[in-house]
Amino acid sequence: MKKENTTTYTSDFAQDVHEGLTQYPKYLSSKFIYDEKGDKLFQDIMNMPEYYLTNCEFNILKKHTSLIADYFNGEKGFDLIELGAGDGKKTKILLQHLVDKNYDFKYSPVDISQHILDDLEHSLQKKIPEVSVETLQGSYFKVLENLADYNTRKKAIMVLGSNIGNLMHDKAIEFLKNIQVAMSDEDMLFMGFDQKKNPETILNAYNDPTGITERFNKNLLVRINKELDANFDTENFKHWETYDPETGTAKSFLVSLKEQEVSINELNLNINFKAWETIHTEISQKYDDEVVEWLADEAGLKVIEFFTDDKGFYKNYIFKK
Ligand code: AVJ
Repeated sequence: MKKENTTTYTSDFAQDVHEGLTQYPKYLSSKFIYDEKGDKLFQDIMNMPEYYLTNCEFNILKKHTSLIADYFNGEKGFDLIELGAGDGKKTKILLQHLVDKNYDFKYSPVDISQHILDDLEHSLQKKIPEVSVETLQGSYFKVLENLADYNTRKKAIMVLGSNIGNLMHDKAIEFLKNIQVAMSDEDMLFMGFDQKKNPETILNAYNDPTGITERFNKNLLVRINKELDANFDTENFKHWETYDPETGTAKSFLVSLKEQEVSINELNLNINFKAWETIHTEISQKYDDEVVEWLADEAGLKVIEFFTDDKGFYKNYIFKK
């Protein structure tokens, strides 16, 4: 049952918080975790031993750099466009190789956060000053729209970190389709997909004993408190992770430990929680080749190659139109 939301708010955040917390069951979008504090917590997650994704992808990029670089290159060189720039630690491996081998390329990291882009540009200037960098600030969708007329030479579009896993399949197809439309026939897409594996390994990656992932998840509530003048007590919620090995879907929840009322003053809204009521906050989808091929097909793309880490936990696929 969808209740219509009649109030209109100035920000997407306010709008989505209102919508998600007045539905049943309640939900909040994981994209709002990433303010400055959320970015920092995600950095900490990438350094946790349980969060295998980062090391696996690092391993792949290191092992297969020169093959991957060959796929990127075109007749007149290429533009490397990375959606979701992050801290660029993994990308630096590739960039260093491209510089060492004298490829003719430009690197364009795309991110919604100007702060992240500035940091990245700064650290690249220091570590690999030979790279020509052009940052693009904006949502993926907006930037992709403009990329279509950016067609002077081959585009290699790159999405690392299994970021696509935050999207359920219908949204993932939409995302891939937007990329496909921005691609010309010679362009390629290079994208990371975390694979189905021992369910225990997956649960541990999203349920660390030091509570970093819990703080990351609860940053949604902290952000609502800060930006929408609310009074969530994060102690009254429990971080809960599930993984369904059949569908490959990992889900994060915040579970209310007791009956409680929370006021969100900016929204003029009081939210009631029953004891054990849930807020669904994130999905982290896990894949296999069949599902990746199906998503690609639905989006008008073809898998032409993939690379995997030594444990077979993670794969990076190359797609063309
Ligand atoms: C950045 C979306 C790939 O889902 O694995 C890490 C975010 N959430 N721990 C993921 C995340 C909890 C991450 N992605």
